[in-house]
Amino acid sequence: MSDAAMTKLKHLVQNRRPYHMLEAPFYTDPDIFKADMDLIFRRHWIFVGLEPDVPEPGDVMNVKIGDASILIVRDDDNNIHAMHNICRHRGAALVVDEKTSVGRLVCPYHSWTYGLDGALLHAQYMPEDFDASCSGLRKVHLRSVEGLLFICLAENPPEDFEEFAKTAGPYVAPHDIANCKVVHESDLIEPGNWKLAVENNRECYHCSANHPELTQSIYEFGFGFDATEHDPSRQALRRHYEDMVEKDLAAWEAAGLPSVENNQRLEAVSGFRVGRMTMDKAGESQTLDTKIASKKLLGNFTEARLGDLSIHTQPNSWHHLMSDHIVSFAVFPLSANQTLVKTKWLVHKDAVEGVDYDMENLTRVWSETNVQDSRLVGLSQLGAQSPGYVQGPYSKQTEGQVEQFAAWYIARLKAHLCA
Ligand code: 3BY
Ligand code: FES
Ligand code: FE
Repeated sequence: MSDAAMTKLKHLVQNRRPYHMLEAPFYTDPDIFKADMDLIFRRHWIFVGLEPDVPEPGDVMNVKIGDASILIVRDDDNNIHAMHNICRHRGAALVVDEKTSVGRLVCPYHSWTYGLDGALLHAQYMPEDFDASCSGLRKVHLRSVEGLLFICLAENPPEDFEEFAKTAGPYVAPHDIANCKVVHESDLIEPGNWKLAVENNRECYHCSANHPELTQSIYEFGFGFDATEHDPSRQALRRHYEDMVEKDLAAWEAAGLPSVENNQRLEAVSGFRVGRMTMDKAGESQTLDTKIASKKLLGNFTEARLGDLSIHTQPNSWHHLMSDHIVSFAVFPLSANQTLVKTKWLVHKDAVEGVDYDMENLTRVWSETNVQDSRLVGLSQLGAQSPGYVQGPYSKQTEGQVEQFAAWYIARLKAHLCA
């Protein structure tokens, strides 16, 4: 980044107005996009996928974070490794596909051959004194939190990730991600900055006007929405909701499922929130009829109505884990005004399509919701790009988590810019 761009960014960071949108360049400026990739995406724990993305030994997933291409590989001992997709000979990319399955990783250029743990096994025509043990693929830090995979590209990753693993792990574990399978994936390129995609995810202020399918099952209240002060007609509904929440949380906790919301660490370096939310009507799953989409329940569950275990992680993921299926979302910035949102749907590994679940029913709600959200993100981007843009206020009653995300982002930039 040029000195002028750096000075401009520092100035913008210092002048952040709490409970207001960020200034326009944060959503539009290619220099700030580069700073986001350097200071946010290369220095924090980034959610990249789930253990069932690489279910068998030899399975490879190729994840792109900005210019970095990282291979997530399961070895023959079922350990999962993350490594740079760069041959140690002349730097060729080893894998171009997004998912593949290999016995060994063989470079297409001069056939240097690596084991599934990245060790260099063969390199022909190299001198006698060539030390293969120093030419393995470069490792990247990887952590699995009960099946949710996070990588960190920094040499010294933020240590407080441990708090996330310790706190969220017990909520996630009963859903037994290791024994799920990914049955559907979607890649949606949203026409907006990655922060607009995340901001949009962090509130349900827009839900009732935009998500007719999702609001069959979810309660906007569950996601920080509180309009009862201004709309007394909603007070009865809110009281009903709160009674249900109290009963559900007591029952789920008594059944050994950690459920009570923990949103204490949204502004931590490895920020997150986690909580099991009561859902509407049958309350079982995020489907149109709010009943389970897959008859084979996850883990040892025998009860279908276990709400929605909702997890948000800074900077780039959110997840909904239900009794019968999981929907997992990851955000990958592509440019200042384009963002890839990757969504994955998982069911029990033994569930059979057409017998235990219907793909259309399983994927309908979030396929529609994603398109609706993408449109909203695009509309915000249009505003941010316009010369008429001024920073609008976040509502304290409905956009608390949007503020926490913006505050987290600015604090993380500040920590690195002023280090
Ligand atoms: O995906 C989420 O986490 C929720 C659901 C609706 C809006 N958002 C806060
Ligand atoms: Fe990979 Fe030469 S660049 S073997
Ligand atoms: Fe939405």
